[in-house]
Amino acid sequence: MNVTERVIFEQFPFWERGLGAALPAIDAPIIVIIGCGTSYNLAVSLAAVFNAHGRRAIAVPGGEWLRRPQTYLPDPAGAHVIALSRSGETTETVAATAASRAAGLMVTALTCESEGALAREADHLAFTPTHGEEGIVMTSSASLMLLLGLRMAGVAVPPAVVQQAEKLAKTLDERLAGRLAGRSHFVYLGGGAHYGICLEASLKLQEMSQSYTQAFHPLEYRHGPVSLLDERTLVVMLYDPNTLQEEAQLVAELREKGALVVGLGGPGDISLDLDVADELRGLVCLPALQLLGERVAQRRNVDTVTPRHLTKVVKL
Ligand code: F1P
Repeated sequence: MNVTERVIFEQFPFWERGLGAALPAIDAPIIVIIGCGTSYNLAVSLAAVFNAHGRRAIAVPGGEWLRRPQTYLPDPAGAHVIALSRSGETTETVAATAASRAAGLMVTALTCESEGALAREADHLAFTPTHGEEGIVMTSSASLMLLLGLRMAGVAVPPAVVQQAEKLAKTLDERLAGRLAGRSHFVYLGGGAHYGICLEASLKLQEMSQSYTQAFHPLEYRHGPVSLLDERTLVVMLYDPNTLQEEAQLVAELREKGALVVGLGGPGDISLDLDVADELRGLVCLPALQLLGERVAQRRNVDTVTPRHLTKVVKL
């Protein structure tokens, strides 16, 4: 087992700690969630969850909030910024935090580094320790920041999700063994809060295995992207129970066109039940999707510990 694989499997005791981590309360008419890379993908998912809980929220890449905030929010007065960063050192996120505070906005840092520049710069801190051995690619830290973010959005995260996520990772891994042969194009489909999870699963597999990956809202996939689909495509559908029928119909079409489909919470060539509330599905599925990236990398003999062109912290 390499380091990446081990960190994915060893993340669950950290989740137990995340369930009890102290969190600052956020009371603002609008919440702006910023981050880069994985942290931005988590922001996309969390903004959807905040909105579903009646709290107006938008997700903005750290560099965008730094350079052109007015194109995302014309009047930011009273907004509360949540800045996500594993390292707490990413230049855009730290600089966007400083700029937000200079503009009179409150900032809460959601980070795995309590001593980092981000924690020093922000007004409030939501801190989750992560696996000390985690390499460049974010796995355990991403799950943990998602867990804390969900709790901040008002989602009750029951302890049972820890075992459910671990079990799902093992089950999907077993079910996919021997079925990845010939698959070189990976598509992740999910709506609402699941879309950010799909972005993250897609980025993960891309970073880990240097493969072509895409993420779309389910019905968007028909509007052009489907032209790339063939017998080399693996599709992961993260089902929303409220729109299961139309998503299942899309999956049937994609299977007919040659895709191998993993259905998480609904039908597919490989279909796995998700016995968990819709807003917890992304969290429960994330480790399984991280492991999928590692498995594809292994098939391609790509080292996920030091991936090509990537660094743990991006500084401008
Ligand atoms: C953000 C990030 C990571 C990515 C890479 C470069 O880091 O984009 O998501 O995997 O390591 O940095 P952070 O701000 O969350 O530390």
